[in-house]
Amino acid sequence: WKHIRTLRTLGYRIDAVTSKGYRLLSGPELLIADEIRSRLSSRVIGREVICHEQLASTNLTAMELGETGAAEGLVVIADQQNAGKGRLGRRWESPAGVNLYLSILLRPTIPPWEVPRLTFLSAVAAARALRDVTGLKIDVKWPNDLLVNGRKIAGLLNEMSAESDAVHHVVLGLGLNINMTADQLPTDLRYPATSVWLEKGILTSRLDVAVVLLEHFDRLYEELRQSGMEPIRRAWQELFALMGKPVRVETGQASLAGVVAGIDEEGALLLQLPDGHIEKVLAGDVLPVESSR
Ligand code: BT5
Repeated sequence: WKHIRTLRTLGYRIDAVTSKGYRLLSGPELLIADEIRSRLSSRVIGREVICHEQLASTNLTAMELGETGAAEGLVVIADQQNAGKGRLGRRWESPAGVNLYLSILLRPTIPPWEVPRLTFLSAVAAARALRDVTGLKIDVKWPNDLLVNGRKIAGLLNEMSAESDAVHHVVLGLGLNINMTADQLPTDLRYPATSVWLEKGILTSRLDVAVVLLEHFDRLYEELRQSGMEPIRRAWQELFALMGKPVRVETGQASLAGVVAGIDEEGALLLQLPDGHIEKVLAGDVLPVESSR
């Protein structure tokens, strides 16, 4: 069973049947840069794709490559991360062979304070890719999560290198839970989590999801350059299941109760308070509450 356990940590799916033995269901799907490149028809995103068996963090590697002059559109993928990053120093659980850990390098001509809005672009691209490949209905949760049936299936992390008024480069990190099993989920979850496997019971090709995601991302990035943020903000808001719903927002300093009125052009959450006033929330965690009506 020790060997079986090792194989499982490498992404092999092995069934155990009591008093009969083990059955190999599938081996891990290899993430091969040339295969992804050959399937892409995108213009900018994925011009260069790098796949590693293991990295500390794809965001870290993409940031370093950005520092040394890598071109916009570079994509860094890892089969496994041993220091996958969430926000605020949190950890992103990144076992081998099952999920997608992907970072995209951008060099947008926007001021640094507009960079957080690019999360909406990642969210819409990832939601559309998961929908197209798996048929799952994806919701977004402000500011950086993708949910299925109220459980987190993907997390997004923006990082940038900038001066006070100029962006050098931005890295958009996306972690999508694809074939992760229940026993691979972290135990210290802040929010319930899931994967495509746990929702559908079907193994899904990470390569398919990666290719479709990069294609969507490329189209949205082009749209951003042509028409600005508004179409992406609207697309994101259409996926926001908590629109019009009562919520509680924890901002660190305060806990606010109100009804979600949307997000504004800056990406702030608009919350209608009981007195009718619209409060603009720049950062925080949104938690649903049961309607008393
Ligand atoms: C996030 O942070 O959701 C951003 C995650 C970004 C991960 C990608 S993977 C590729 C790229 N390279 C990196 O190093 N990072 C990016 P946050 O909202 O802070 O959520 C983190 C919290 O989610 C943790 O504290 C756990 O409670 C939970 N968590 C950890 N791993 C998870 C997983 N695989 N699935 C669902 N929840 C998880």
